[in-house]
Amino acid sequence: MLFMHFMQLTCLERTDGPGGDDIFMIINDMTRHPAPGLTWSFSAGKTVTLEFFDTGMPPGTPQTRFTIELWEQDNVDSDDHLGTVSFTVDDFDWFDDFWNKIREAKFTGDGADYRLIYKFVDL
Ligand SMILES: [Ca+2]
Ligand SMILES: [Ca+2]
Repeated sequence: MLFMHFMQLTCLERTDGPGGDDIFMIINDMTRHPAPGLTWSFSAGKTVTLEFFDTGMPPGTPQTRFTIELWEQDNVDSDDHLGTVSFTVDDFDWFDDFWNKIREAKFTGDGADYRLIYKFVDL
């Protein structure tokens, strides 16, 4: 079964406005990381090690679409959407070190610049 192994998230630029960023991810409109009610605190230059797996996909379904959303939580007004990365496994080259290649997703909404490092693993 194909899983995404989320490895680390780095903040190069935080969002516009005062204070730190309170970041969470939503995978496939469904799973929230960290758990509901929690966030990761970020300032520019900070990296958080993630080390979790998500989004199992049975073999033979390469058309399945993955989505990764990054959000910044605000308590007064609504949360800021920093971007959505969306792909199917067929968007990647199976012959280019598919299972071991370290991949990067970029989220640049609301003046921010976040880089998510992940890879595909067979579990
Ligand atoms: Ca905000
Ligand atoms: Ca905030």
